Order: sequence, then C-alpha cells, then structure tokens
Amino acid sequence: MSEIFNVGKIKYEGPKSKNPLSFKHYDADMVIGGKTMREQLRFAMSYWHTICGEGTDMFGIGTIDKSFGEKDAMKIAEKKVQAAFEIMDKLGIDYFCFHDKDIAPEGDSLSEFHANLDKIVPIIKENMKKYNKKLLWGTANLFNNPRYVHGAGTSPYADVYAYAAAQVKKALDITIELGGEGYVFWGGREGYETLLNTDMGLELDNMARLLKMSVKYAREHGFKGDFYIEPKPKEPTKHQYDFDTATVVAFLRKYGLEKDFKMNIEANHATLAGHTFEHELCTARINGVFGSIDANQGDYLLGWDTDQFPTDVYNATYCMLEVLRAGGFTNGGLNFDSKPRRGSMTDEDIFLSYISGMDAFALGLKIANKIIEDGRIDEFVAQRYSSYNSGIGADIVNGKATLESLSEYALSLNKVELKKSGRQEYLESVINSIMFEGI
Ligand code: XUL
Ligand code: CO
Repeated sequence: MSEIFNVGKIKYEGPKSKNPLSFKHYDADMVIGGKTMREQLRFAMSYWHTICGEGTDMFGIGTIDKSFGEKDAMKIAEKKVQAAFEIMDKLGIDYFCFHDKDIAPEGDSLSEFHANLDKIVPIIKENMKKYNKKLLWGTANLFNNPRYVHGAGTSPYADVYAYAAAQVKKALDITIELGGEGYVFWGGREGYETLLNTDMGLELDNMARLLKMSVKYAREHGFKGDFYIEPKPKEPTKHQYDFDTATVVAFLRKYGLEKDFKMNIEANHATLAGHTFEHELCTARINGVFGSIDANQGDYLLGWDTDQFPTDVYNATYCMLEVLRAGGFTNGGLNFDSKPRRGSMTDEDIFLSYISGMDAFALGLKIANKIIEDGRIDEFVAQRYSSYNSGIGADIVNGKATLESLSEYALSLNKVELKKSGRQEYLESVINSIMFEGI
C-alpha cells in the first residue's frame, strides 16, 4: 500500500538539530523520573482534529481536504484509518482517541450508522495490531447533529435522550472491542441558554441517569478502563453543566458517581473557565479524580476554544508537575486535542504541529522532574505550612481544636507575625533558573 504522507519517520536528533522534522527534546526511551518519556507522557492523537479537521472556523470554510483522494463516504473512512495509523507510526505516538462519527459516516439512520461503524471497526482493529497502537479513549459525538440542538443527556425530549443513549451504547461497545483504556463524556450541548425554557434540576438528574446506565452497561460488558468527564465552562452553550472540575466533583458526589468517574482536563477549557491548567489538574488530584489530559492551548486575545498545539513550556511544566505529583498516569495520557491553525494547511504542518507539542511536553516533563529533584519549591511550601506540624497547628489538623481552644490560644498571643513573605518572585526565579540552567 502506498504511503499517504511524504514524510519519513520522525526521530530524536537532540536540541541542536535544525531539522524541522525531528524531535529536539522528545526522546521516547530516555528515562525521566523512573520511567521512559514514552511511559510518562502517553501521547495520543485526536482522530477528529488530525484525521477529520479541515481547517474551518466560524467565519470560514475548510482550507484542508481530508478526503484523501476518495469520493465515497465509506471509502474516505477507510482511507482515514490508513492516514491515522501512518501518522501515529511516523510520529511514534502509541495511542489515539476518537468520537463515533469521526471514524464512520452517520448515513441516513441510526442503523445505517451502526452498520458503517461495524465495517470500519475491524479495519481499525487490524491496524492497531499491525502498528502496535492502543486506544486511550473513545466517546460519542452528542453535539454536532442538529438533533442535539437542545442537549443530549440533558435534552427536554425523551426521544433525543434515547438516541443519545443508543450512541453511547454503541461507542462503549466499540471502545470495549478495541481494548480502550478510557471512555469520555464531554457535555458539548449539556447546558442551557436561558432558564426561561429550562428545567435545570430534571436535566441534571437525567444526565446522572445516563451516566449510571453507561457505567452499569460497560462494566457488565467487560470494560475495565476509566470513565472521564471533560469539564468546559461554555461554548457551545452559554452555561455548560460541567463548568470546571470543582463543579463536576460536586455533581458526581450529589449523584453517588464519584467512584466511577475521573477527570479529563483540557488546558483550553481550564482557561475558558478563568482557571490555569494546573489549577484544574491540582483540583482533580486533591479530590482523587485525576485521570487524563487533553493537551492544547488557547489564545488569551482570541478568547475562544482555539485548540492550538501546546508550545508554551511553562504551561507544560506546571502540567507535568501536577502529573508527577499525582504519581503519573494510570489509564490516562496526553491526548493532543489540538489542531494546526487554519493557515497551517499542508500535510507537513500536521507533523510539525505534533513535533512542537510533543517536544514542549518532553521539556515540561524534564523540567518538572528537575524542579522536584531540586527540592527548593517543595521545601518552601513545607516550611510555609510547618506551623501545622506541632502545637496549636497540629491540634487543628488532628481535629482536636475547638473554637473555644483556638480563641483562648489567640487571646494569649501578643500579636500575629505578619511579615512572612510568600516569596512569589523568588520562587518564580527559581523556576527560571532551573528551566534555563546552562544558557
Ligand atoms: C471540545 C472538546 C472535545 C472533547 C471530546 O471542546 O474538547 O473534542 O475532547 O468530545
Ligand atoms: Co477535549
């Protein structure tokens, strides 16, 4: 079979290399923090952007043709499989993620969609074997089709809800068939525009019901992986129910779903919620729901979900610091939910974009590991909270303190020492000194 992309295998050539089609920092077999980079980073290719995305934005049609020279919808789908595995193979990416409708055309009915999926899935499975690739997670696209204009699992209409459930069932079947390590729910249309036409309580109860049914079905059918919710505050709806990690944690606890679900944190969604990427990751970690990551970055000046390839090394560093603090990934990984900018429309741009993202995260991993080994940041934090290790502080932490005992203690103090610096600028300079050591 002839190749689709006129690009060879991408190799690690080191930081001095000027070859654009090489890794400068991602050396798959290099051991960092006790594991190889490949094991630590668990990179995944997003099928929707890389294989289906044609460079559209809300003001313009596509700039890239992803029909790969075919005309018939099923032939295109088959060619897309070939393209997907060629890209993963050439970039040395071990995992991929997909929505149901990324891999096969929807056709004119649900049964036609199922039949199309049933033809493509064995081809994907064959290629997974041939190229030794794995599925990080699968999902159902419950936001694109006009039937979901008012929501899917939160639709006011039971028929639409049932249709969404059917799509989830089939996407779970495929995820299980392909040995997927995770299954994602991103609530694209699960939200609302105005309370004037919305029963928010019922919508959220129904969403929880769909999640419960999904967990039950998947576990009964042998799914051993993780379920994820991917928070996002807005876009497409004004108020998305899965606003951010804290909101989702409250939802999961309300409905008793906290044991079944973890988070899939996306960088661009975090910033849309007014948070940093690392804030969302830390919130997930301290609540025991750290799971997987959609790696990308937004643009503060544009302000919408631009899904750009992540090249900001500070962000990648703070992200990997959280990943290492969480003990690394288990079933999760770094899925590039990223696309080249509309103006980057060549085949080569696909490879250049992934190289830039993979190198940025390789740097992030190396620097985050150095920050931990260096110890100055962790030592400062430990010192800052050391008053909780003994005396009145230990009483607070151990639950021995009462309002009376604290009041008595406070009255015995002459004054509270205020001049205890948070040393933010110093700590930021420590990060820079570690990051740019040797320059
Ligand atoms: C949309 C988004 C989705 C999810 C999967 O903003 O991030 O691609 O990752 O449905
Ligand atoms: Co995403």
